Amino acid sequence: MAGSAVAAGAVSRVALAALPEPVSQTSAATMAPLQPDSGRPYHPVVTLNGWTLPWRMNRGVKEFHLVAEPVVREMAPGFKAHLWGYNGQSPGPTIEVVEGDRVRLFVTNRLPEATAVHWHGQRLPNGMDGVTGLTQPGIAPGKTFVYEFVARRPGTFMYHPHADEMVQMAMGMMGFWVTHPKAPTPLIERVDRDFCFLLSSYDIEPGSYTPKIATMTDFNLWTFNSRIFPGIDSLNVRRGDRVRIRIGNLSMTNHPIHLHGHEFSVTGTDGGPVPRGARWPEVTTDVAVGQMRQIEFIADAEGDWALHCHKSHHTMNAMGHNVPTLIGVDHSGLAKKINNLIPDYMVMGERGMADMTEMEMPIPDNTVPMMTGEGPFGSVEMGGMFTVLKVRAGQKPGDYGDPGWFKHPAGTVARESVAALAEPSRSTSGGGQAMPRRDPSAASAEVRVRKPAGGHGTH
Ligand SMILES: [Cu+2]
Repeated sequence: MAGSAVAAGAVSRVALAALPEPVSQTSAATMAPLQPDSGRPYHPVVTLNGWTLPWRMNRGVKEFHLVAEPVVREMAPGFKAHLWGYNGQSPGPTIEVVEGDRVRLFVTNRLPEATAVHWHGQRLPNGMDGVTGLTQPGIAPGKTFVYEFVARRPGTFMYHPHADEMVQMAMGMMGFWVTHPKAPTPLIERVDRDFCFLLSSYDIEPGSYTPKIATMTDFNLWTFNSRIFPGIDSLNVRRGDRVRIRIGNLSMTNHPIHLHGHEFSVTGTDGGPVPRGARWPEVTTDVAVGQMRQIEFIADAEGDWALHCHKSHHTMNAMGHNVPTLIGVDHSGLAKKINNLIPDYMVMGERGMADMTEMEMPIPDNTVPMMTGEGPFGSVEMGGMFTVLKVRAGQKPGDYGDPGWFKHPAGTVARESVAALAEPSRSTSGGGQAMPRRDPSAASAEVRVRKPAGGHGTH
């Protein structure tokens, strides 16, 4: 896709009167940044497992053509979901413009129901805001609407339907939008690498292909740009690069996004750049529902650093959740008895859930193991919202290729200790500062923690 934007001079007057030819993408790979070959120059972003929509210049107006349509999104190798999206993918392509650009967006609806596109965070005429019923009629199936406005303020934005929202967003309709500054500004630093992705969630039963659109909280797939680990590409940077990562949340819950090995600051939101005096160092930032955060840091530490949502259920893939906690439970003998009744039955979980990654469990077609991903030291035991920031001294400027696993300097990897274990010293105190028990003769109780069954609808 990269570099395929149509230059103004290459398009005839007749062609300019017609709709811009829609560009479609079949691959879920991370595309190289789309270097602008018309309009004001800017430093393009890289969309994680995504791409930027080419445009054409029509008498000074940047014209884009979005097609809302059913798509097949490969969420991870071997796992395809039937979603709705734009121009062949979910999320749709990233739209990149420059502050002050006049933008004309054609939206063709190839869905079975009406839609509309809301340009989240933009300053625009009210009638361009894309809210069905409030600012425009819905775009009926088969129809094309045109939106036109000036991209007035630089920053991090997104687009999504404002029509039958629950269904259309649960089906994957969303996309990123970046407005680059037209001139250097004190609050928007020039960066060497600029990544973006959206957070979304789906409820797709193992063995099926289409999200359950009525699900409100109990999702089983947590995604960066409709991809799940280990299907999410790594973010590959050169040591010393100033790196910006832009994240928008169009799921139904918040995601504390955590980066290992570096401190970052939040330099902007969908409301604009954060004043310098209001920035502070973080290693985790919570991205609430409907919010966008752009984080920045100097990637000065070489290595393979995890970048993930800190909610542990969001770094897992599809599974049944009605699983009791079995850690510490001895089921020796139990499996044999059940096996007489159900030959394929497996007992799992007595040493924690990591056992599941070791088991060659038969799983339904078109599903992924609950946690997976092979690292250089074995299974990473992760899924969902997890990827890796790879920082390398040898990564060339502008090279986004995967450098492979980090080669650790000798003596810098955690290793097994072979020293003998000493007996731990134990406290002999009979109690601390707590109030004495009312009835000291009552038997003491030992509590065994067991997760409640019946789903995980409350996290
Ligand atoms: Cu999360």
